[in-house]
Amino acid sequence: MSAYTDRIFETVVAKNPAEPEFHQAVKEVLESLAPVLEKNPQYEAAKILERITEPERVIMFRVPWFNDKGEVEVNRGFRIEFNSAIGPYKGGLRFHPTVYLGILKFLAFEQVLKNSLTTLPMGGGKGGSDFDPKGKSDNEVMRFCQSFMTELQRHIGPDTDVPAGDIGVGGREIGYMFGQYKRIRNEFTGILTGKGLGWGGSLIRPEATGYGSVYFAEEMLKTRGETFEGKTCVVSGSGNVAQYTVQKLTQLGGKCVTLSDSSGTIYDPDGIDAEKLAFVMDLKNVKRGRIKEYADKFGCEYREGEKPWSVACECAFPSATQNEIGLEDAKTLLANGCYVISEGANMPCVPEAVDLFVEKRILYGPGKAANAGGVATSGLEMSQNSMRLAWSSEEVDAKLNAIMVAVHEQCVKAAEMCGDPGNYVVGANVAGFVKVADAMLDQGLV
Ligand code: NDP
Ligand code: 2IT
Repeated sequence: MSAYTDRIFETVVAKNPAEPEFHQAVKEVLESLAPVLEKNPQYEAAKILERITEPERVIMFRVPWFNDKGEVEVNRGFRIEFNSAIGPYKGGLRFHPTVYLGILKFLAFEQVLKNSLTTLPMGGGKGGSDFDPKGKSDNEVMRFCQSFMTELQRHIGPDTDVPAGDIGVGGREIGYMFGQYKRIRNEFTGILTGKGLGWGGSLIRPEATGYGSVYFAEEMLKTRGETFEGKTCVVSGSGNVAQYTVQKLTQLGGKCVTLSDSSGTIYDPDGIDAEKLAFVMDLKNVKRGRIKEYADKFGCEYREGEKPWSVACECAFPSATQNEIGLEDAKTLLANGCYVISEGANMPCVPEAVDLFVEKRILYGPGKAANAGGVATSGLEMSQNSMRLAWSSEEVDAKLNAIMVAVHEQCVKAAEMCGDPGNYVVGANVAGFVKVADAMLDQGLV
């Protein structure tokens, strides 16, 4: 940290009290920027850090809806429009009881730099609600989504702000929200990504975050002349990102031995093959059950209340939520021989764990680089919507792969430029920041 970044961090903490996740995300970026700020005094002169840590707009609203008993329920809705220097605001919606302003500000701030790394013209935003979809009927989810979109619709648009999914928001929720937008506005337009294939969605968007995280790890492995062949991989979560991470790793010769949810972890030493993964997809995406049922079905171990990090592996793919790898988990992973970590989730490692991985010089891909394939493919969905045509899955997958190669390349080059080769944290933060900061300078005081 420098005098400038210290001052900025103190201000961010003072101006955004009780938002520890936002402070954490900002601090990690500030810690990377010292060499760039020193070489480019124009950033400090134009108060770029003061501006880039302040969202352009924060929208907060009431979401009332009827549950199946006919009672009124009230949730809180949000959209953080953080930075539009390089394109319309873009980023997911999270529906989870832990959602509050601080979570969405951390996610939106990460999204600004992540979207910059994708090479596509997208600004950063994030939104969501403290609504908990667990245990709700389809009709309840629909009524909630309709009420949420009744307010959100006035703030978004295909050239303004284009939300997508995140935790608790998948194809079902995107469908209900898209339907309500169309009904209110009488416009069939690309205001959301992650849409169904029959109504404007892109092939490979469901797969993209998980595939992208594996492609990023593949690039990191290539720097050491290695592949996934024969490597044991642990994956956390069992939602969208985790499922397609397992699928791609298995295709590339890796063996995935864990999945988890907020109740516990399954450990399957034989590996989660295509047939077992199909069971997980039906369990999680259709039946909306618990991962324990995998252990019941296939007769493997279930570790109630545990995370997967004590299972020995070469590669780990945290794909559930923020701060799911603590310092002790990090030490255990390293002690058991893990040397590749690709973050499918956003900010899944506590700062002390990140510091340890960087210090030990393992192949550690931070989320804003490693999971950028999801939003990148959302960008490709927007392009297809604008052109009113659809690319084949091979075309989209090839573009996704090329983007992940480019994200990796930018990280490697920026880390070298900062005199810290192999440090993907510095690389991602610096490469993501410079593009946005220069665009802000070009556009004057906005
Ligand atoms: P899903 O809702 O599909 O799945 C989330 C998974 O993580 C579930 O297994 C869930 O378990 C688990 N989980 C969620 N919150 C917690 C928690 N507090 N503690 C323990 N487990 C938890 O979400 P996604 O797969 O889409 O998202 C996973 C991660 O990837 C998130 O960090 C998200 O921000 C990130 N991400 C997602 C992208 C996307 O395109 N979807 C793109 C880039 C990043 P349970 O069902 O028990 O809650
Ligand atoms: O965190 C993320 O990058 C996402 N949830 C995906 C955002 C998007 O607009 O596709």
